[in-house]
Amino acid sequence: SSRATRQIFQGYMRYDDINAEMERIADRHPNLVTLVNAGKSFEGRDIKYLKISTTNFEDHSKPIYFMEAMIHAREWVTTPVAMYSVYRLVENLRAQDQDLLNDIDWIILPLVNPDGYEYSHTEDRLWRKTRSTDPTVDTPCIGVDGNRNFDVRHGVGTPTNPCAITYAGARPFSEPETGYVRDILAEHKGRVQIFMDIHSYGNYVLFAYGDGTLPPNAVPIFLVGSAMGATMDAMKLPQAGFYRVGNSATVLYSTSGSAQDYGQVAGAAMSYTLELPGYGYDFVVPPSYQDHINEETWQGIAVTARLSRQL
Ligand code: ING
Ligand code: ZN
Repeated sequence: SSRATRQIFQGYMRYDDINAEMERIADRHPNLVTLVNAGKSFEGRDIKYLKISTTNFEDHSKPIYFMEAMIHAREWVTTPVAMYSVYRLVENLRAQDQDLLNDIDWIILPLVNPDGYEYSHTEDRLWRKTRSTDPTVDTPCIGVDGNRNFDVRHGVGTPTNPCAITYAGARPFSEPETGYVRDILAEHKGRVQIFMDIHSYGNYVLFAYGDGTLPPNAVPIFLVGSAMGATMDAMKLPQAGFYRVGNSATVLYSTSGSAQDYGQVAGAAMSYTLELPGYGYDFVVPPSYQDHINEETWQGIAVTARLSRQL
């Protein structure tokens, strides 16, 4: 796996490379990994995810850890973190991590917004949104902020101008890409222990709701998030910030329509937004940092997986 390892850890893989890597992993581990095609992006790219289970995913015997990355195109460090998690579970599982595989089923969707991601490689490195056009909306501008497009207080406080970078779309789930995240949550309702929506940058572990109200289990959510933050802080590079953990409206800013909020209302026991470090480079983190981000974040994820089931 050394060649594949280099592909994951050096440089940023493109859409085709990521899909090929998911196919390779599924092919090599047919008893452990199932590759699922969720459907097509606005521009027609297949959006794929991996289901990882030592038993049968459909026997409903285990809690699910659902992580997804790259709702926002320019946040390039996020997809490698998701791919590294697959790698640590499937191809490089350590003896002390066997419980993570035995006790939990995993759903990992590394690239929610492939159209935006490719556009950020070819045209505009700082593109954030999808690449959709909506015939019902009269605008020359393209794309919707996927992390404002979910069906929780959709459109509340977001700009009505479709050209705005946080434009929420004409209606909830106007974007097929966010619809696939909704569909996965619905399919496994009652089984999702943790929903982790991975972004960059800023070093935050955030939780619902975007209007500052709290879910009933906010205390355990905060405890698990704090353990995650502390774990990642303990491994941080000197130039990285410390993680801040809290309700997203309290520690960052108010939002509506986020994946995090939808994960919580859609039945995930604990739903988070993870904002990875920017190291002063913001969205444009040099690839030389990726190995470190991957390992540090994986350790944080492992803590949340273990601790959340004890609360
Ligand atoms: N930041 C997130 C955003 O969508 C966020 C932060 C997420 C706030 C969810 C509240 C809820 O604005 C980035 N960088 O995407
Ligand atoms: Zn983001």
